[in-house]
Amino acid sequence: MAKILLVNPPFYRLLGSHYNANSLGIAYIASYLNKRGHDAWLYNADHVSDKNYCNLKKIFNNFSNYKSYFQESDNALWHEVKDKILSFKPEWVGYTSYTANVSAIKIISEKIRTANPYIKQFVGGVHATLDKNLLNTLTSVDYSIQREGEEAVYALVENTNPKIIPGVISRGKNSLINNGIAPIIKDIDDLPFPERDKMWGIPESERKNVDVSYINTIRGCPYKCTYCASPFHWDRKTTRLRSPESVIEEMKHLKDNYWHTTKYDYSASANISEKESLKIEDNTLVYFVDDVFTVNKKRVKKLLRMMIDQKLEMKWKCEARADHLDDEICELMAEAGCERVKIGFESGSDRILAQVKKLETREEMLVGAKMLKRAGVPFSAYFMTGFPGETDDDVRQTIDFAKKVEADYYSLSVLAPYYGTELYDQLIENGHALDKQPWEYFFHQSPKPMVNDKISTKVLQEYLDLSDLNKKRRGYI
Ligand code: B12
Repeated sequence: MAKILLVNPPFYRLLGSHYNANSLGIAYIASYLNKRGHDAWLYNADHVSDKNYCNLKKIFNNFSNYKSYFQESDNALWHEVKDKILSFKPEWVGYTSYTANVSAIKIISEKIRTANPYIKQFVGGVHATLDKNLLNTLTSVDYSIQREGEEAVYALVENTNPKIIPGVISRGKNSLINNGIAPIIKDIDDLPFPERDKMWGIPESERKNVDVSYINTIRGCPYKCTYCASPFHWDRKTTRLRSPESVIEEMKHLKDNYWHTTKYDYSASANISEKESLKIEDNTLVYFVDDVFTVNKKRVKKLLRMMIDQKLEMKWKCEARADHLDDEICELMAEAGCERVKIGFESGSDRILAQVKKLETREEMLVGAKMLKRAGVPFSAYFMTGFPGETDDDVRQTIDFAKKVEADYYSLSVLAPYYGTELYDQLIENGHALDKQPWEYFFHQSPKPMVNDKISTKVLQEYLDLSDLNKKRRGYI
């Protein structure tokens, strides 16, 4: 039996907020290993003992503090994370990677290597999948695992030769050895539910503050929006859906073991301008983290009917596309306890929507928004700006459109072209020096547009100020 610690590196903490939910990627790896006799735990280094979260505007403003952590690898915070990892006495440490947290993984893994060179370290998740040369950056990490990590990590901790495990990248004499992407897990209903109990570094008294009510029902996304990492992180052609029966079983498992009945009024990345901080009671709301929960209309209708017929009475939120909705889905959503649909509108300019291959027009999106309104389902509108070539006129169209959709909540981002996306590759081809930017800048609350100098500061501010509309509405995304 191997002792494995799976780490979600600090991120929101560095921005003056924090993240107290269960990270599903590593939670799936842990339960897969535990079911097979290993001892795998989760350590969320972004968790702090606080129920107050920072609002989105403040997160934007904290960018300069955030940057300074990466200049001070001896900051107490990095030592705290290292010490918590060492206190577990792990044989293996695995990190979940986003582009923005690669620099944090570098600092932490180097400290672990110095403290105990016998601990083996690996990295997986989105950035590890997108960047085949990541081990050249993370020189203290031994293995990088691409795409779905369950089977590869299991083989690794069973001491199979890493040089032959599908999905694993390791070091050869002179170069990296890349065994390619592992075969997909065909039937994702077969996977054990994600780990929700073995949490390292969190006192027992605070365990109920960890939001374990995230559920993943789909692996992949069939769309190919140029700014999104999903088409490359997951293979678009192998999108897999769990059966409604399996999803209902997980919801019941949550209700029986972790559900609270207390009311809550904010979210981990909320954005209310009139409050300094926002509060939530966790585990009162299921978050379906799928890219497009509604991707298959027949399946989603069956799932919603099952929630209603079986009287689950659990509130939930999901991510969807406006063009996937119909009146029946929206009515079923309302009846099945939907508290929030998160819709990625992205832009109000048809020119920009076509450029980023959104495959939707503003008119189509408006139709979807109206259906939600008619059925009384609250929705959050996600917008982006700062696309290459986007002008003040485009942004003004976005602002007008945003007001027209009358969302219950607005989330406003400035584009970060992630490594490995179509957009990143296009920009590099056109001579942008994006590869010279530190990885930690790649997240969408970095306030300055990274690849657009056409949008005026005034119009950008008008766009960001759309969040003021949120104060009239319910306080969470
Ligand atoms: C839910 C979600 C969130 C949640 C929760 C995040 C969390 N820590 O759990 C919130 C809202 C907080 C969030 C925040 C952010 N997110 Co987010 N998020 C998602 C989303 C929608 C689902 C993630 C998920 O749970 N998937 C289900 C699980 C099962 O899949 P998985 O995590 O990919 O894990 C599998 C594999 O990747 C791999 N794996 C994952 N980790 C590890 C670790 C090891 C050791 C191994 C071996 C394998 C492995 O194995 C897992 C099982 O097969 C994804 C999009 C997507 N569909 O993946 C975006 C996504 C991951 N997020 C993204 C981004 C950019 C962010 C932010 C930077 C946004 C921002 N604020 O600017 C922050 C960063 C947060 C952080 N801690 O660093 C991007 C990442 C792109 C990139 N190149 O970095 C994604 C891909 C969205 C996109 N379409 O582009 N996010």
